[in-house]
Amino acid sequence: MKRLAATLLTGIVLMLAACGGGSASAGPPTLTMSGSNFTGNTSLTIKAGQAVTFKDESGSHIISTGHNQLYTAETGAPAALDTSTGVTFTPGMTQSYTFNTPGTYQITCQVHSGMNATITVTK
Ligand SMILES: [Cu+2]
Repeated sequence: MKRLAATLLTGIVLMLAACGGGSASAGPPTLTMSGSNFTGNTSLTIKAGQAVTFKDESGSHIISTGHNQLYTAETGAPAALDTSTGVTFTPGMTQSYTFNTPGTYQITCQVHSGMNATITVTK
């Protein structure tokens, strides 16, 4: 009986360990787009040279640097995002952008009101 309890306990500990990391450590940093907003963590911190994955789960979005649907130039941001035309995302699309320059970058969707995110790049 003691042995069974120990086996069960070991199993539970292993399960907890497997789940322990949560979404924070599961794969690369990701900005997830839903119908009309970002879902999950909208304030990511990465290291210079790391990539952020932009994942469109539903809805069409035009993503660029800026805030509240308005493009603003952000020196040091990935060139593809630092453009007034932005990047058009369609459902199912996934794209990664590497941030090489430390700084804080505002990301916005030009289509959806209040669809904003922040990416902080540390050294
Ligand atoms: Cu959008």
